[in-house]
Amino acid sequence: MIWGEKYSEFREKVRAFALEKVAPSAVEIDETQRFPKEGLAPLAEAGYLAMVIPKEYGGAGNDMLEYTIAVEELSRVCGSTGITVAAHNSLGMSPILLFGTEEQKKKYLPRACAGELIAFGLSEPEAGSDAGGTKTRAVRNGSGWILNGAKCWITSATECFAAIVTAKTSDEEGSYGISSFILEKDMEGFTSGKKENKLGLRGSDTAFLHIADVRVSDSALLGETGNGFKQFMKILDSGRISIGAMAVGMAQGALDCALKFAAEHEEYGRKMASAQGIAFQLADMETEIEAARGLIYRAAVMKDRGMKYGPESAKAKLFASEVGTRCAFKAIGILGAEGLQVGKYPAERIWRDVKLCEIGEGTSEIQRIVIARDLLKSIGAFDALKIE
Ligand code: COS
Repeated sequence: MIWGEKYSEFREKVRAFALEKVAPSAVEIDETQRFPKEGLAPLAEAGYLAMVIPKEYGGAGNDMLEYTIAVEELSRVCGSTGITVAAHNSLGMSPILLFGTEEQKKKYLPRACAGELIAFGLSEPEAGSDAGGTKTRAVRNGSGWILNGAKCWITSATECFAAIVTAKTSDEEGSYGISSFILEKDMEGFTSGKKENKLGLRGSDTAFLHIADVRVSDSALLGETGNGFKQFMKILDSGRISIGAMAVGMAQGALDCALKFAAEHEEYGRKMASAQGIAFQLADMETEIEAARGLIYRAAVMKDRGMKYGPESAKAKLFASEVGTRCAFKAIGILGAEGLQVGKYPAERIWRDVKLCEIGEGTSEIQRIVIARDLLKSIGAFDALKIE
């Protein structure tokens, strides 16, 4: 691997784990929409629920490229597991590591690294792409706060022990005046809704978080008041790399499936893969996956090197997620009628699962806005032509 021996060995280790511990239940959790709680202990033991956290807080201390490879390989066999791991690492634990006090880090991170999930509550029914449109409010109450609102589409909402949520703490316009808080599941008034009935990633736990008169002290505040929006934007810059990694993994899973099928099945008295119409599709899938992988790894390495990487993660997620849906779609086509049978081959599940990657943590349109704004900034034309 051009990225170095260390990463090849790491990939092999994750691949072996994914095949042994994750793949066997992938079909069943999709069919039954069951969150595989029993899978958390092996994931934690292998360090995959602690990847982005330094060892001093109980983490595995992996770099971003290792984390990216792990999300990719887990998603290659099971997208639901991929998103559970990605949401916990990138969205749940990272905000505490980046913006938390020493006390908050010591309180939450070792528990989270040991396998108890942390969720991330940004989206609301009227604030998805418009992340600054948060309606959830936190009102000063003596030396503490009272929070009211609701968050939707939250990964691990019912299983988490804590969640980072955004709330308006002042009436300032738009994204200013948003702050973030760490809420614990056993706080009075903080509950999760019914698990959503989803098209894909059905083994992941997605639900509402309801916040009704939740009282917290200042110790629940993450960073300074008014900084919530910028914190979340930074978190999403990095989270988008992991969504792209999920897409690359699932695209690879679709190719694995189509390649094997085409090499084994016969039509017109010869193996399907020997027909150019099929072989060329496999070649295109492989090429697109390598290109997407390259973009995702590049963004990960830029983050590891401390470079500015926000627009690079947007480009990588945009491209990888669209490659993911294209590859899954092509794989179903290669399998023909077999590809339409639910649960028989992975292609149809991947097709349903991978669509999330074009939507979650910023739709493809949002990524295009981030990229185009960066382009305009590069020629000094951003203020005049702010794209909305
Ligand atoms: N890192 C740090 N700061 C950032 C940032 C980033 N990536 N992006 C924006 N900011 C800052 C800006 O610099 C600006 O601060 P100043 O006014 O002090 O300069 C502030 O945040 C507001 O930025 P902006 O005006 O660009 O915000 P917009 O409301 O126009 O929103 C987009 C920008 C559309 C890019 C943003 O709302 C977005 O990413 N939306 C999608 C949210 C999303 O992914 N939701 C799904 C969540 S699933 S977990």
